[in-house]
Amino acid sequence: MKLYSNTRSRSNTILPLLKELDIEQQIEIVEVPYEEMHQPAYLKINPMGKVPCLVDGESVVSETAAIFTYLADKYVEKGLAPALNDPKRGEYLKWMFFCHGPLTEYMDMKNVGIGVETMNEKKGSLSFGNETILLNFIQTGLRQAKPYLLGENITAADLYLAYWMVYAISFKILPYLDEFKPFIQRIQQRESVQDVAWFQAV
Ligand SMILES: N[C@@H](CCC(=O)N[C@@H](CS)C(=O)NCC(=O)O)C(=O)O
Repeated sequence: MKLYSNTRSRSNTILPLLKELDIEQQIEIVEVPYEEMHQPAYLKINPMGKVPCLVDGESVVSETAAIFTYLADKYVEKGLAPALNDPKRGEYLKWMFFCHGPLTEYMDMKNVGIGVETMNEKKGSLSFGNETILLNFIQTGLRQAKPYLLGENITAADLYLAYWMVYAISFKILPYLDEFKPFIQRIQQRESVQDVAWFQAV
């Protein structure tokens, strides 16, 4: 498999997953410079001109959550994804899609400088509502975490959520609420995130 990536991008969210799945040796990481992302050679692989993008034989998987889900399912025996018939599967997909949709859309808006007032005015048409609604959703989920989102065992959804949370907290996009701490601190202890700068910064 090849993972088209850039060291200064959200491709990095996938690196802890590769470690947790113990598949680093099976993935060739191909660095795509930003200047080359919209050139014909890379557009043939991902017409969006964005990273990350995973190529596994004939399967071309772009979109970070799709890559997380694809890899965790491909190596389902490693226990990072509930099986298709597992009752926890729905909850798992909910968190995956929440991270990929509302959470990252909120972070992108903050990054491009869209103000809280504009978000409040448009909350009915924004995927995350507003900051209060988004924070409340995360807080409610983490209050129920035992200690992970789906119970005793970590899944790919925990890794994805924790990565974005520590990134957002590091850049003061999200506050570091006390209720976030047990979850973040537990993930911080995982071997797979030891060399991820954000995890050490919060
Ligand atoms: N929805 C995509 C977004 C990917 C994305 O925006 N990647 C950025 C880097 S963080 C990128 O490749 N930007 C290059 C460009 O658009 O020119 C995902 O989650 O994978």
